[in-house]
Amino acid sequence: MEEKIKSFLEEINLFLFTNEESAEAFRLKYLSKKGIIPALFEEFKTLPPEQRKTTGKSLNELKQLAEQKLADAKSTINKSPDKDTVKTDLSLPGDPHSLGARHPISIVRKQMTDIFTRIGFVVSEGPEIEDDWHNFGALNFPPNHPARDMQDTFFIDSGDGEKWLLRTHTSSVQVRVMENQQPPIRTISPGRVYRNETISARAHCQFHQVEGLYIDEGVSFADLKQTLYYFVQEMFGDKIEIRFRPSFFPFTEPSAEMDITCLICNGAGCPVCKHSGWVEILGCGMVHPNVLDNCKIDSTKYTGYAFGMGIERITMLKFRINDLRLFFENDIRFLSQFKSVL
Ligand code: 2U9
Repeated sequence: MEEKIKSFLEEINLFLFTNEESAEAFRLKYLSKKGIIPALFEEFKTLPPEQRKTTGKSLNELKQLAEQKLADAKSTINKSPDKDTVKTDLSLPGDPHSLGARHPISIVRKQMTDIFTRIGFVVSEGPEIEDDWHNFGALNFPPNHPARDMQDTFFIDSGDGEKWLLRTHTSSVQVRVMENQQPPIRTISPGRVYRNETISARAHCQFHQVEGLYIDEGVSFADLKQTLYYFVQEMFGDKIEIRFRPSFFPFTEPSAEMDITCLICNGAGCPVCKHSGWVEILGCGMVHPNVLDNCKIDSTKYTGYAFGMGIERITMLKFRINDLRLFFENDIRFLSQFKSVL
């Protein structure tokens, strides 16, 4: 009888429960009144007393195993869908994996940095939280300059007595480059900047810039003009013309603003260019000698040019976007339009 019990033990252990019917078949075969286990108990009664102790123990273990297996199978069958009724329909279309898109600002930022790195500029990055020296002082801003006003700059109350602010331009990164490196310096600094502006279709309290800086012996305004001409031709096509208008910045002397042919009307005149045929895209100039001296670069030996432009402005012209706020709202209907670009 011990042999029989052992073989049923193995059989029960290998029993495969697939659904409710198989569980019921198991119950009928082993545990029901007319099943194998009750029949073994009947047989047990006929055994001589000296065999009963060990065989009784094995028999009880067999019964417990069968009951446990059945209980476990019932609980898993109730939880999982019936394998026989839930069938996979292989003709159904697959779940689509929708691809994301780069943000238009990231697309244009990459295009801009690629254009400048092709002619030897190196990308430099730096902190968005700055001190007064790197954002203003080193760049020749006088102590009472309006940009240093609470109205224009976000100051941070750090509680440590230090005066911190959110950088208002990425020129601060280039000050750090100049402090750490002697000419020749040829660098561009893309990045996010902050200004305390009222949000509208044309202005935002955060935007992105690419600023450029080239310092070496004998660098001239002619070098600046040619570099910027190369940039706009690469960016907007070789029919684009440029023009310079005199301007003023504390950190450059002389300073200028640069316009390009209006991309909407090709220079004929339209509401976007206020019927002038030109649109402004950047500011530039020769680095002020005070800025070089502030960064321990000999202004009697070296000269340099610098320029700065807003990535949003370039992106709006390139993709004909008329509201700056769209860049910061993350509306999927706007962002998904740039899927095919890069
Ligand atoms: C150093 C010295 C000088 C960078 C320059 C401009 C002119 C300029 C504005 C254009 C639109 C900023 O995004 S904007 O609002 N920028 O007009 N930026 S020259 O001059 C530098 C930079 C670094 C060390």
